[in-house]
Formats: sequence, structure tokens, C-alpha cells
Amino acid sequence: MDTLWLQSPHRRWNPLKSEWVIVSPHRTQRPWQGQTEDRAASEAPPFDPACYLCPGNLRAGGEQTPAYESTYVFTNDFAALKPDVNEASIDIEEAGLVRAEIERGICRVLCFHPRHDLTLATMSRELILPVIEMWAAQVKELGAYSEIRYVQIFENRGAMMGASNPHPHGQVWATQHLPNEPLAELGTQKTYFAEHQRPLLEAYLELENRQQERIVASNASWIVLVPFWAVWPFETLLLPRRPVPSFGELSSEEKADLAEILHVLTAGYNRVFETPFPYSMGFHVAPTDGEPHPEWVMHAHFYPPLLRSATIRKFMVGFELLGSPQRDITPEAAAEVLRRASERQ
Ligand code: H2U
Ligand code: ZN
Repeated sequence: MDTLWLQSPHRRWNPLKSEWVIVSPHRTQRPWQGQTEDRAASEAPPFDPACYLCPGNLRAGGEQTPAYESTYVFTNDFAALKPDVNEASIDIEEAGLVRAEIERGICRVLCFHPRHDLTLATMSRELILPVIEMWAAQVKELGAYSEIRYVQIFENRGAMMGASNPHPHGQVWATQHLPNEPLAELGTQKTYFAEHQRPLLEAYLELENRQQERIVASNASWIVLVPFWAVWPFETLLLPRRPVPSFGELSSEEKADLAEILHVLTAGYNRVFETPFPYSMGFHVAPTDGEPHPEWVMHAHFYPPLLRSATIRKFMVGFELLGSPQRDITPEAAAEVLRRASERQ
């Protein structure tokens, strides 16, 4: 197949979200005179008396964080959603134009380790494994509530991505309804499964494995790649080789391999610009709505904002905000940069 035309401006199809992204490969050399960000501060101390997540410290809400030794979970003191609100909805003049309904949910903060100065990139595989067990336990516990149809695990890393604190932590929000992104992915995966009798992401991974061009790193159970339709410059998709829907189906070997690939990927990110790489990442697992989900393959998205250096970020503005997302560096070029960075262990 002749793909030379991919060096010209083109648009790529995202089958998981059912939308297009514009790619402008010729544009990578444009000069930058816009905003640069401060370099991320490094060298955090192992214990910070002012950190609300360090063991033994007081939190903003007045609770004390216990002297935990591995992982630690607590209900977010400023939870965006709450479990105990009464059902209600409005649809003004029944026009379907001004609608609202109660959304119940549970928001928790997930501490990865007592040490303030660690990150997934600097934590050993042995230390990341309990984090994976914690994520699995949260999905199991929260997903079992009849009112919870989705469990979203995520991590904001770095001040540029809105993380409020460098202490290694993530969050979980469990909701009564499917949030927009998983809802879109449910629709596309269901449609594909009905038409092909196999999961979309299983077929996509096989194709990428044959092509190899966008693969960043892999081990016996997991593959990281830059999806063909990536929007963010160094966006990646982490997929299991075996098409499992959620954490509950992972074997202990697959969990250990997940710890290893998370370490390789996050450490690789840090090497791209020799800076702690900011990102938002999260797992998309099958909905916990009590239905079987043979169409769903669990996966993680990494959305890092950096574009060309530790201090130049991509902005989603203008056409991206009003039209379609757009990128300059091709996913193939980004995959090569990330592959080289991840191989340099
Ligand atoms: P982020 O760094 O991803 O923003 O997560 C930190 C969360 O911790 C944030 O949602 C909560 C904030 O509401 N938090 C507490 O629950 N207790 C505190 O004492 C401070 C922050
Ligand atoms: Zn801390």
C-alpha cells in the first residue's frame, strides 16, 4: 500500500471514539514564540511535613493520614460526587433542551506509596504491583454497588496537568452513569463486535503488531503503542495481549507484567525531554452495569501535554476546540522517539 501521501496534510479515523483527527506532518518546523512553561521542579524530599498525603500528616479537611506503609485509599475530602443524594431530574417544558438529573458517585484518592519523592517512573516493579492490586480492588469493590455503572481510575501527573501535589497518587471516581468517553467507546466496541464477532481492540492490536511501526514497548502480556489516531503529541495506548475486559480477569503474571510495562513507559517518557513528563492517564475498563461485556478490552490512555521540549506544551485551542483535534508530529515519529527513550533503561 502506498502511504507516501501521509506526508501531506490528512485526517485519520479514530474507530474507538468515532471521530477524525487532522495530521499536518509538514508543519513540525514552524517557529515557536509563544508561551513556554516552567520546568517541573525536581528533587522532592522523601517526606514533606506540608504534604497531606505523607504518612501522619493532617489533611485539608482535618483528617489525619495514617502511618501507611504501602498503598492507602481515602474518600476525597472535596469529592466532586457523593453517594447519598436523592434521585431527581428535570426537563423544562419537556423540550429535551434544558435537562438535568442527579448523579451519584464516590470519589477517592489513591496513594501509591508513603514516600513523597517517588513516581511510577522511579518506583520499582515490586512497588508498582501493590498499586495495581489497589486499582483492581477499587474496581471490584465500587463496581459491585448496584448504583455504580462505571469506575474510572486515573492519575494526573505534574503541575502542568493539574496535579495538586507531587506525592505519588491517583484518583478513582465511580459514577451512576457512564461518563462521555467510556460511553463513546462502548458504542463503537459494541458495534464492531456485532459486525465482526470479535473485539475491536483485539483486531486493532493484531494489525499494529503486524505493522510494528507504532509500537513503543511490549512484554509477555502488554503492548504500548502510539495509536494511529493519537491526538496528543506523545499520546499512547496500553493494551493487554489477551483481550480481557477488566482488572478482575488479569492473572497474577499479567499484573506483574503490567507493573513492569508501566515502569518502562513512564521512565521512557521522562527520558524524552530529560524532565519529569507530565500526563493524565487512566484505565478504561468494562462498565460495571451488571451486563456481560465481551466487546470490551481494558486499556489505558496516556495523554501527555508536552510537544517539543520540557517547556513547550500543546494547546487544544482554536480549530481543535472549534473543529477537530490536530497534530503536527506524526504518530509514527512520536512512536520512534518513545521507543528509543523506553529502550534506554
Ligand atoms: P489531584 O492531584 O489529581 O488533583 O488529586 C488530589 C485530590 O486530593 C484532589 O481531588 C484531594 C483533592 O480534592 N484532597 C483531599 O481529599 N484532601 C486534602 O487534604 C487535599 C486534597
Ligand atoms: Zn507527600
